[in-house]
Amino acid sequence: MGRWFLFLLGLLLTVSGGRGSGGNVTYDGRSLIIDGQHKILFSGSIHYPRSTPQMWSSLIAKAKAGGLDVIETLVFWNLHEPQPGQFDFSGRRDIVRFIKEIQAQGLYACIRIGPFIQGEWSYGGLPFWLHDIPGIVYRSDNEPFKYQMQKFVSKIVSMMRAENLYASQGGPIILSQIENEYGMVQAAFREKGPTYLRWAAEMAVGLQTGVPWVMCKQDDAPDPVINACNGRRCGETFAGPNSPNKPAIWTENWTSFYQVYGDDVDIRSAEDIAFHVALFIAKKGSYVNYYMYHGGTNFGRNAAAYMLTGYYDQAPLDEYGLFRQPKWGHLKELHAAIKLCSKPLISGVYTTMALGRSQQAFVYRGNSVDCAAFLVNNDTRKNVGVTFLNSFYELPPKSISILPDCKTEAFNTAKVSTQYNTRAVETRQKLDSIEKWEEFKEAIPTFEKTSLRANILLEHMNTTKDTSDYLWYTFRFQNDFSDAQYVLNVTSSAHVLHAFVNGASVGFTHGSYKTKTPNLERKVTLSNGTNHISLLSGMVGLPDSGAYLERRVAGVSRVIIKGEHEIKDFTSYSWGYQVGLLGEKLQVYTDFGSSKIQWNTYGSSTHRTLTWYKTLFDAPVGKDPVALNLESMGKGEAWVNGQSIGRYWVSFLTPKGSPSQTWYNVPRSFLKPTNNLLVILEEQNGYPLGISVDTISITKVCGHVSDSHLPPVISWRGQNKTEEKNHEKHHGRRPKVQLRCPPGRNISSILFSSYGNPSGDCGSYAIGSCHSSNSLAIVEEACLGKRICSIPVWSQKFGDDPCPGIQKTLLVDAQCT
Ligand SMILES: *[C@@H]1O[C@H](CO)[C@@H](O)[C@H](O)[C@H]1NC(C)=O
Ligand SMILES: *[C@@H]1O[C@H](CO)[C@@H](O)[C@H](O)[C@H]1NC(C)=O
Ligand SMILES: *[C@@H]1O[C@H](CO)[C@@H](O)[C@H](O)[C@H]1NC(C)=O
Ligand SMILES: *[C@@H]1O[C@H](CO)[C@@H](O)[C@H](O)[C@H]1NC(C)=O
Ligand SMILES: *[C@@H]1O[C@H](CO)[C@@H](O)[C@H](O)[C@H]1NC(C)=O
Ligand SMILES: *[C@@H]1O[C@H](CO)[C@@H](O)[C@H](O)[C@H]1NC(C)=O
Ligand SMILES: *[C@@H]1O[C@H](CO)[C@@H](O)[C@H](O)[C@H]1NC(C)=O
Ligand SMILES: CC(=O)N[C@H]1CO[C@H](CO)[C@@H](O)[C@@H]1O
Repeated sequence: MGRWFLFLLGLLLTVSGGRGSGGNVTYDGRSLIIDGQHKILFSGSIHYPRSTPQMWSSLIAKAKAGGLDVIETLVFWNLHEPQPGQFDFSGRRDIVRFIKEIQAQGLYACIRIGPFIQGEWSYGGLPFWLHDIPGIVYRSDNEPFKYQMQKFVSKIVSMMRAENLYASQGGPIILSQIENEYGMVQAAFREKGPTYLRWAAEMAVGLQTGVPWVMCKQDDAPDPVINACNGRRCGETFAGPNSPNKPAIWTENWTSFYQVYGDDVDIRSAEDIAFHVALFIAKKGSYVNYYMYHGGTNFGRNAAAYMLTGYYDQAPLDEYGLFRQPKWGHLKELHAAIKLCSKPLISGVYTTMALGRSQQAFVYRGNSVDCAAFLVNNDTRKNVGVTFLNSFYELPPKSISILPDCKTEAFNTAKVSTQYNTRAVETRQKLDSIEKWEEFKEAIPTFEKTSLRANILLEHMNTTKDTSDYLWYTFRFQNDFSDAQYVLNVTSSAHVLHAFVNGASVGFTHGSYKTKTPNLERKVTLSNGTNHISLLSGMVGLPDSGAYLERRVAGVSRVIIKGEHEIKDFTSYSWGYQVGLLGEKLQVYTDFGSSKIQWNTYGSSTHRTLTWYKTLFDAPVGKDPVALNLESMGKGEAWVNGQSIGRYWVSFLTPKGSPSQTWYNVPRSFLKPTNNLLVILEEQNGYPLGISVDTISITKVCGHVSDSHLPPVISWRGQNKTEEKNHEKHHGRRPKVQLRCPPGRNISSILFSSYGNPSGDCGSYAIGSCHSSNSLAIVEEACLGKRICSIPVWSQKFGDDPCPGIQKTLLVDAQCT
């Protein structure tokens, strides 16, 4: 008991101890040094424009409660400077307010300025207007680019300085980043790569922020810039800092992976993340950033090529900011366990020793009292028993036990004692009433209606300047073919292509993140006389990665019409262009724009391709996050009260046959209580009457713990410290299942409870050969009607041992209402 208390105290001392004012942040081979103190830091990425200012405080609070010390964000140049010299730092773009919110909650901040950031953000964060600067080559030793880059980076740095936000001024920013993963592309720039890189480092350091700069995936980052690792397994893959005076920093620890349309979701387990973070720290890592801690939403047209609108929904805080369990809780316990090791980690002598063929100990020994050890079992299949300093430890497969005193296992990365959550969707309003919908057909432009003309096929991005996803290519011709059958054959390197002949849709084709857009080849019927061909080229976000982004091309590149005996090539022909859609130009998704046009009753047109739909809906009562279920739709974009909630693409199915994303986040702050204007641009033949307004919440919690599974030494599960202490007093450090419903909900029923050897896990379970008949009654008594409950995994609690000699577990699944 006394020992736990000391640990507790140690933890409190480590995490509190507020920030002084005005010391420069420095570093040495061990870690960053803030206010003269070495720090082992946990950081998490939360990107300010991927949520709303109304969500920031709660997201940051949840990150803090999860044991983070630092919030990291990229800086989004194209959001802040949409036109040269015209800056925007309002609303979701208010980076100063975001950093101040971090500061208000007593956390540190890291800003990754880039300004090339990649980040699955359209054009990697670069404003498209850079493209029109003569002679520019991005991210190279190129004067026009360096001039613009320096101007923007200096602007951000001086904004931060003006608000006293650097730690050297008493503010929260302890670290910043210049460039991003340049090591991946540097070779493409030949001799201009290294010179650019040195320039970038010098330029950044010259801004004299008083806090260090990092470059990630840049093994040769010039002094004093710190090279950092990005990836999933930096404990195994990182070659280490390029100087003994630099600390080991992991800037992007992927908590899952970004998702593109057509992909199934990538799930990375809590155990796997915990293993690699513990390993990185065990091997002298000092700073770990979770990419992402909260992913959020790519509102508007901000997502990069083919990226989903929802971003890293699998992160510890999901797209809506709800806890993703057990990830959030397991990592929180990991952080607490590592914090208990702070003293020896920072000042102890580091040694490693083999404990078996694939087992190893990483030990930090300070004076006689301070000693911390990480026992690693790298065997992916077997439980392995090891002896360390005369004690015996059983290590589950691929796991690390953390011993903050070189004796007591405070945490094991493979033993999840935190609860599991199930997210549920509730339909609150079906928008299925035909009278409530109106439609507006997008006009299919003909050559005569266009004003922009060229005798060649223009490149898509350079023509739209990214003011829209869409570009119309039109031409007209006299039909003098003698053939009856014609094939229209269009080659395009844009992401999607719709073809219309004489105003009627004849086909749609699209590519994917990994594959080019296939040619559109369609049999078509032509009229005698003049024929109008209109091709709609669409981008689903601009590319965000690779060298020479300014040279990328997209759009229609070849058009032929083939009859049985003749091929006519229209590639070099008289083309007419229209940038964007009419509905976009009229802003029909705003109250004002919408009132300016004549909407028709729903279904008044026979075909549905390229249609704007409009309706009103009320906000669901309560505080649960809101999402639109767009399952019945095809592809397009949706706006609520004039704000774009992003592109959707439910018709692009994954290999398993389902949409990559069905629900689309509508932040509460976009909504009024009643009469919210919903406008949808549907490119295909979606069915808006199938849309519903849903809420998302955690409605089920589940725990699964074995009786050999001691809970982590520190588990901050109570509502307050008094509660924790009382709990500890009553239960000691005994394995236990702990359940907690979200605020405002209580446990209303126990769906399953078995003390014995239930099979399965929280996802799917069944009673095994050993089962205490009291299982349900005991758990109901302990939990029903409560928001939080805790049940020891202990025979005495269940009255009797249902099967002596057998290892038992307790699995409880409960409903929160
Ligand atoms: C802090 O950093 C600034 C800017 O890099 C530098 O000018 C100053 O000398 C540093 N102060 C100390 C005390 O090292
Ligand atoms: C564990 O084993 C894998 C596969 O053999 C190896 O790649 C990895 O580096 C090992 N990790 C540790 C921490 O020993
Ligand atoms: C892009 O468009 C501009 C006109 O807006 C033109 O001057 C320039 O030559 C074009 N660049 C390329 C690479 O096509
Ligand atoms: C369409 O054109 C491409 C060349 O641009 C050619 O390879 C392909 O065979 C053509 N398809 C048809 C059906 O003619
Ligand atoms: C088109 O013209 C040809 C001859 O000029 C004629 O045979 C054919 O019937 C016409 N087709 C239509 C649909 O008018
Ligand atoms: C802490 O929680 C306990 C039990 O839930 C409650 O009785 C007590 O009033 C709380 N104390 C504070 C300071 O909130
Ligand atoms: C949850 O239970 C508490 C008492 O334990 C009660 O005050 C509260 O009203 C309940 N909440 C709900 C939503 O049932
Ligand atoms: C090499 C690589 O995959 N890098 C990725 C690291 O993660 C960031 C954010 O997810 C991406 O932008 C990079 O593509």
